[in-house]
Amino acid sequence: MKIYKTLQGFVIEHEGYYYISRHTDWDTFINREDLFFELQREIQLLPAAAEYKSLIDNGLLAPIQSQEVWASGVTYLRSRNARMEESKGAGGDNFYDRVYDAERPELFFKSTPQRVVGSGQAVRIRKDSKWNVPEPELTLFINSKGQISGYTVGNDMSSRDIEGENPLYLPQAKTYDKSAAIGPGIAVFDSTIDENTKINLEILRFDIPMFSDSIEINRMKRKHSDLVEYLFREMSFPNGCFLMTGTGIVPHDDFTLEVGDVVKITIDGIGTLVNTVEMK
Ligand code: DO4
Ligand code: MG
Repeated sequence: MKIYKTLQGFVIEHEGYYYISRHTDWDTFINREDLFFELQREIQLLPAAAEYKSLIDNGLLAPIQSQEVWASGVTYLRSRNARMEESKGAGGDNFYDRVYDAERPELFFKSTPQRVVGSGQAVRIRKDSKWNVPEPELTLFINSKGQISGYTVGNDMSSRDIEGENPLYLPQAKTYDKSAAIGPGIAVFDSTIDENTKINLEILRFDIPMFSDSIEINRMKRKHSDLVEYLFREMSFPNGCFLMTGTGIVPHDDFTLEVGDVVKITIDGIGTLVNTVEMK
């Protein structure tokens, strides 16, 4: 089942049918411990109508209200190698190597809700950066009890030159207005996500594919539950939180995003997140 936050209410999608939820507060809705069963209850009671899909097509919002967005890094070999390469000159290369093998994962604060965009909205690249890439990431929704109760698609926009100059610049490379995209909705399953799930990234410039690649989430070095355990060790999240799980796809080193590029990230069973790049 999938839930979408729209301008006119919360829409539930199940097997091609659409329903409008009775819930009115996104924070309390998605943070329910029994979210999957609540959705099952709702669709048994509510009328389904194909027209409700238009609420998603015309008024989709990012599936977030008060939640923080966190991110994990260097969880795939490809990310470790790309980071070691980009920070070689600054002497930062072995940090990435070490964190890839360490027991403690890299976790960093990515975004407040106000800097997050949804599918169909623009992401930004920084004006003081010359080397920018999207990072397509499976993103967990974790409720306040620390349970992974939903999955969405995430784009952890990153300025590679800023991060490569000095690892201490990571917050500037990662966190700025519209640097985080999540959506289109939240997929809620009655079990954990299939480990063969594929993430696909496609970047279009004037409708021409500039880059595409895909990876299965089973290539990730760490377990989702371990990332969550570290994140919740010393922090509480009263409304739950989102956690991007790291990228396994990094475009070749001579690629940088340009204004107008369209970034499409698809994760099997969850959906497609589409964002155009701007630099306003
Ligand atoms: O260490 C820097 C960030 C890593 C990251 O965002 C990723 O691996 O996805
Ligand atoms: Mg990332």
